[in-house]
Amino acid sequence: MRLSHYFLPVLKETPAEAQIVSHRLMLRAGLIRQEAAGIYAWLPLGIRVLNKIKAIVHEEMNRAGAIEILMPTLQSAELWRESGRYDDYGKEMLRIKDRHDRDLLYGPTNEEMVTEIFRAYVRSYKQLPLNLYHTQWKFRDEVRPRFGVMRGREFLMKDAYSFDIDARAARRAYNRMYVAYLRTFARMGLKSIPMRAEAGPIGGDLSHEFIVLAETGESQVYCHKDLLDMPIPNEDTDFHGDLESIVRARTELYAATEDVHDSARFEKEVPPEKRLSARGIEVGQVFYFGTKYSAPMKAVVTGPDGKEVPVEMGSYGIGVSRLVGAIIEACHDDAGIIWPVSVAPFRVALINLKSGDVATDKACESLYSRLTTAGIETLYDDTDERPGAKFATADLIGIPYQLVVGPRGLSAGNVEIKVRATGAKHEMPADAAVEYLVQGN
Ligand code: 5CA
Repeated sequence: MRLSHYFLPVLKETPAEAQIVSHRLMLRAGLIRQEAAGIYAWLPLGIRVLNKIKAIVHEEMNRAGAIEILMPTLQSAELWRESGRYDDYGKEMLRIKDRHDRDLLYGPTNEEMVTEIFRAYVRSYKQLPLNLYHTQWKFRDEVRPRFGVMRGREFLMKDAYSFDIDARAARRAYNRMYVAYLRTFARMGLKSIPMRAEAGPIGGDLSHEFIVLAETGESQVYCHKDLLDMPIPNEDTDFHGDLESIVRARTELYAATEDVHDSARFEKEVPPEKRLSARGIEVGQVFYFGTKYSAPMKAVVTGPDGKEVPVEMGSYGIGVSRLVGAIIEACHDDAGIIWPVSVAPFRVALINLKSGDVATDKACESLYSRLTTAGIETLYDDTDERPGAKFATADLIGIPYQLVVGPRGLSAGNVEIKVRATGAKHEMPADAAVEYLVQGN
């Protein structure tokens, strides 16, 4: 992408309304624009990151055996009356009437709708286990939308729903999502810690929030420090096998969010030097709620004994849009964002230090063409800004590698690569630079 043809509305000033660094940087780097309280438009750089995050989430969902669908944002109130949640949900639910005066709502979550889909098609335990997921916009009329995409009113969520014949199988389904979540967040450069949590309006008595530690986090959390250094299950983890040992290694150490925290237990179970009490960002939450929806909504299957039973369910959410903010909270410095390569909007920022200079233009064009042909997403700054301004923009938007090309270097046969995360600079000939960037150092 040539910057001269792109839409990158970066801001010079620090927006006054933004209280936390990720919100400030998302506005300054031109990722989002607020359209109403808690409602954002995603600008070109922002949507690229959002799509990268979503792709990682989907890969890990698929690996764990979940199947993608897409449910609508608008839902019929009738469905929610069946579960009893239409009245229970309160003011957070955005209620809408259509021209026939029928009650609709903008979905805050999808347990009812997915249960309706399930009961329309599935009759037998032989069709189980089943896990259906989608990534769709949600609306929750939060009392205090704040911190940009961290607590929005409209936000993008991946939500998965598992269906099983009995509690044991449902527990295995829960474990699959738990392990998939550990992998998902790690792939985005985040250290996530699963912590026991309150189930709230989703329901059930088993729930974990996946927490990324950050001073600006909205949750107060308490855990055993060893949870910070647990190994991430690898790519060839057998999701058909028994994942209980991976889950148990974590759940046997104390970890709780404020709502379910028990300070007496914390002090008894965790030696003083291992106690961590900190703020954190909830990037995902998993729930097991058994038959809370399937019983009232009559989503039943026939078991091996020929008897009908309500299906056992769980649901599993990831805050896809919140993750953009969470990653920035974890990965930035004074100059701007430092994207982990896996979610970066572009991998390389190619910086032409003297646009208009024949030799420099030629070298840049050649590099741009070679990188893009090799499938390296490159943002080519071909504008006639001053070098200082180009560097500042590249630092601000956080592209992992800056490839800097100027007349002085070229006359010595070199270009320069700057690694955004470390600030390390390497001079080398253009060929070597292409190789370095393609191989992904
Ligand atoms: N149905 C269940 C799981 S599928 C559910 O709705 N879970 S949730 O309420 O915990 O939401 C899932 C995730 O969405 C949260 O962990 C959080 O990361 C994200 N999320 C929730 N509310 C907001 C919000 N107002 N703004 C941004 N992200 C949010």
